[in-house]
Amino acid sequence: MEYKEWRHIFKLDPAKEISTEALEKVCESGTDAIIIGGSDGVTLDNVIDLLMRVRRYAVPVALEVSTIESITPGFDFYFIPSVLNSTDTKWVKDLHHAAMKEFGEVMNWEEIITEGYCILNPDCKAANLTNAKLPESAEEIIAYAQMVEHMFKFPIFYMEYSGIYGDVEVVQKVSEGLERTQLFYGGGIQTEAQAREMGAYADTIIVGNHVYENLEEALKTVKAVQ
Ligand code: 1GP
Repeated sequence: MEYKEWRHIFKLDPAKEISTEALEKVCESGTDAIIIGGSDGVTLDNVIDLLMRVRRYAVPVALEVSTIESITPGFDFYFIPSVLNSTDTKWVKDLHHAAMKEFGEVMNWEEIITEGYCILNPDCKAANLTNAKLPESAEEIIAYAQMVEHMFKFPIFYMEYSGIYGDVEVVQKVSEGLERTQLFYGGGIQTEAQAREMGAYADTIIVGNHVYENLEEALKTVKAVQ
C-alpha cells in the first residue's frame, strides 16, 4: 500500500484560505501526500472545493474524516481516526458505526485506512471536541500504541500534538515498541531541524499550521525527511 511509504504529509484545513500560488508550492513541494482535514468548520462544500484544487497536481490526496457529511468520492484514501483517549464514545466508535450503517455496502476497503489517535495537546481543538483525557505519563501513551499494534491492529498510530511541538523522547519510546504499526507524528513542526528530529523516530510526519504561518519555512520540512 502506497501510504506505507509516505514520510511527509502536509495537512490542509478546508476551513482555512490558501492562495493558488501557495497551494501550488505545497502540492509541488515533493511531499508524499496531502491530507485534507480539520476539527471545525469542515463542510462538504469546502472539502470538495479544496479537493478539486489539489487534484490539479499529481500528489496523492486523502480525506481525514471528521464528519460524515463531508465524505465525498474522489480521494485516494480515507483516513478514519478513532480517538483512543477520548472520553466520548462518539469519537472512538459511534461515528464509525453510523458511517458503516449508511455506507458500509459501498465502502472500498482498499481506500479506507484506520488510525488509532492519541491526542496529546490538551489545548487543541480536537482535544476539546472529543473530550480527550490526556495521558499522564509516557507509559500511558505507549500502552495506547501497544493497543493499536496488538489489540485493534489498526495500520496507523497517530501521536497528535496539534499546535505544539511534542516530546521527542516519548516519540522515540513509542516508535521502539512498534513493529507493524506505522507511526504518524503531527504537531508544531516549523523547521527543517524539527522535521528531521521527529522524522528520525516517526515513520511519517505531518505538517499543518505552519503552511499558513510561514510557508517557505514549512516547505523546507519536506527535504528534511526524504
Ligand atoms: C494536525 O497533526 C497535525 O492534525 C499537524 O499539526 O498543525 O501543529 O502542524 P500542526
